[in-house]
Amino acid sequence: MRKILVTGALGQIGSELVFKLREVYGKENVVASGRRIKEGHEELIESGPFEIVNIQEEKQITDVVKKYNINTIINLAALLSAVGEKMPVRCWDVNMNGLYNILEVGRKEGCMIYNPSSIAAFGPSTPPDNTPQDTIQRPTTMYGVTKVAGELLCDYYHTKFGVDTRGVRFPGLISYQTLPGGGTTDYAVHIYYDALKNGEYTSFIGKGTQMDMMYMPDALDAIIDLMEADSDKLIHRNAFNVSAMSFAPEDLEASIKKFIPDFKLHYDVDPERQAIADTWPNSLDDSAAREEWGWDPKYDLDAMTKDMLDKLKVKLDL
Ligand code: AKB
Repeated sequence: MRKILVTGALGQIGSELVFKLREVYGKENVVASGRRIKEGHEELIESGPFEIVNIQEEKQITDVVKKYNINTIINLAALLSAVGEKMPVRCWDVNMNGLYNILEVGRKEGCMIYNPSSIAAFGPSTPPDNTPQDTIQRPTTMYGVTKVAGELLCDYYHTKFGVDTRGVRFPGLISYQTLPGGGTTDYAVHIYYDALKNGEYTSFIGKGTQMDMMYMPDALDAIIDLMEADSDKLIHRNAFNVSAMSFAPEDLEASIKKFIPDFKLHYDVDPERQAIADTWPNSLDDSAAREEWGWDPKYDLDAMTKDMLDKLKVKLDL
């Protein structure tokens, strides 16, 4: 029986993943955790066990793992790209030292570790189109540096200590429950809120900037499907390219216009986030994930737009 600890559970991914995991594995078998209790997450906190865990404190992780007999840790506690450039030292500290503590607990307590990487693990010298699974990785952001180092560290813990480590390289994730905090791809979430509330949006990412993106239901499947995949079939293990769609702001504008014909998109480019986006791939080759564990996303751009707008209308009471 899987007993799962989710760190960073009140963030954009965790706040949806915990509910899905509780449906699949039973609510008592999924322990949500965060550095502190955040307002607006009362339903999640009350829907099953919740613990305060700072991943920079190994003992706090160990105590919870022992208390609940945890055998799987999904580590979602991390600083994202834009905020990581503002606080590079803190970004390293949380993303790397935190991951190191998680891996050490995994090694000592015999837990599977799921740690997501990102398209940020690539950089300007990576082939930008249909980026291969195995290719040049020389990122220029601190977040990207922590993601490549994290991929390697997870590989090391697997080969050296036999820890069952797994992970995917997530693209920009789009969802309606919890806003992302401090990423470069966040414009692709904010645009839906503003489209519904104001009929227009000003993008901080420039026209023609194509990035890989994914709707949250597919991202949740990517976590659970890889976690449940047959270990013997995994060649890459820690850093699978996963792709669902790839678009630039004007493609998103065209998709939203199919549902809100008067929607208007303006641009006021943020040089810092644009500079980050310019170093990331346009689209990924995810054939290894498809072959090794059956990755098969369900949502394309228009299907996602329709669902986002439907769900947000209810959420925003519009
Ligand atoms: C970010 O923009 O920093 C994240 C990511 C692509 O990892 N969404």
